[in-house]
Amino acid sequence: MKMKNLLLLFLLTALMGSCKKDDGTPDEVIIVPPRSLSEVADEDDAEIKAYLETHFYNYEEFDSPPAGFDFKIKFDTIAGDNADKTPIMDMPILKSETITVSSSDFGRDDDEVVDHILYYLIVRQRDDAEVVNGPTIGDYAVVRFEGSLLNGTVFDASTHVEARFNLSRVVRGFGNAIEYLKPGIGPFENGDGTVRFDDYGIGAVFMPSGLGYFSNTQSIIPAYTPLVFKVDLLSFEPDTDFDDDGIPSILEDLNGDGNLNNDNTDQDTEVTVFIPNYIDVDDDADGIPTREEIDIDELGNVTFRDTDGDGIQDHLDNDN
Ligand SMILES: [Ca+2]
Ligand SMILES: [Ca+2]
Ligand SMILES: [Ca+2]
Ligand SMILES: [Ca+2]
Repeated sequence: MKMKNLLLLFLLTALMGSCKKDDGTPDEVIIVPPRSLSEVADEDDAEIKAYLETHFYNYEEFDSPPAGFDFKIKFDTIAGDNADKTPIMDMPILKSETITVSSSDFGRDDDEVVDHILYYLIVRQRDDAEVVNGPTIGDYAVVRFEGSLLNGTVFDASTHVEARFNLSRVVRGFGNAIEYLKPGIGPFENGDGTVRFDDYGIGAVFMPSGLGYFSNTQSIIPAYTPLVFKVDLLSFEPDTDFDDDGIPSILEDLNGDGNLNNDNTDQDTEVTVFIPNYIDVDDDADGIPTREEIDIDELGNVTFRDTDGDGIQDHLDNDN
């Protein structure tokens, strides 16, 4: 839950960034000089690559699990007794995705659009993974996680209780990486009131700060810092509808860029807040709830209307 709070704080900071003045700023807030998204992306990628080339994970334990193995990913430096280990960078299961980020996402007005590389490792996945879909960034997911800096400092973790996250309200690299994981099988009763999931997806993600908090200092996370998350995906809720307006949230990504936080049809009516469509119950601010401007059949399938035939769907059209 803490991570969610951090993200909400980040959004607020981003919104206020353009009017940036610091009357009453508490002493502990560190003001870091602004840096460009492109410069930081290159620097972060170099840091992540250096980490991946000098570290390994406990792949031998995952390949042949010893008795009592807890199926937790552990990273260590390639040195000493571990000098012969295979670096993460050379593991065939290391994958990457290029994600485009706009500086306006961080409240900046320099119009930069920069490719960022997200690196991820899937170390365990269900055997029948091909027939099981993973979540989208429009879903709720139940996860266990641990977030750290590249130096190993842990800044947040789920401990005994799993976290249920709206995958668009957490740092972007986290939501995007979880899309590659498959959920577990379950829940199964343990007989003591608790439940468990078997064969859940286990992975780790390495993200540049542009897919994290970028210039925003968060608790012990300095500005412009790459992040590492280890994640277990226990389950997720397919076709989650965060705002309960009848439209699965993933379908409220109007520009189809895999980011739900930059689609806001009635932005010009939202003076002090920014409520993207996936969390807005009246997307066009015409006073008629979105749910009443669409048709939903018994199976939950949504059909959109265009009453005035202007090519704009009613729930996005404030003069239909
Ligand atoms: Ca979008
Ligand atoms: Ca809105
Ligand atoms: Ca909506
Ligand atoms: Ca309308």
